[in-house]
Amino acid sequence: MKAAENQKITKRSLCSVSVAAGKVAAITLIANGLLVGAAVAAPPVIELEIRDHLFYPAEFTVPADTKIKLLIHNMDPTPEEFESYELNREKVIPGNRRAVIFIGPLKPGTYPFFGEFYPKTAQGKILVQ
Ligand SMILES: [Cu+2]
Repeated sequence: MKAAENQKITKRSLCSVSVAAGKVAAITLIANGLLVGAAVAAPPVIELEIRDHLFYPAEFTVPADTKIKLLIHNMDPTPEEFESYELNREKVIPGNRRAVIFIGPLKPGTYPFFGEFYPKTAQGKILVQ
């Protein structure tokens, strides 16, 4: 969402460049600043795998107050649902597919997650520090 907003703003800024030629330098600087800002704001990516109905890694640490992108590869041929009450997330990942789930910014603590289709084995937790 944030990146899209930034892009819109950037486009608008670039549009006004052609209109107000006298302000080209200043507006270009602003546009560059927004682009840099968008790049810096790109959330860190954590990659997970589901294999034999287990999460790898089953436990990992992420920084507090930071938006995180989880990229979850389901290596099993069967679907799994990533679910976490504490994170307020649930998403079905078909067999041999991957899914993206954004989490955070989170307060420090422990956030369990599990695979709803194989909850006895597929369990993990995210430590937020
Ligand atoms: Cu569910």
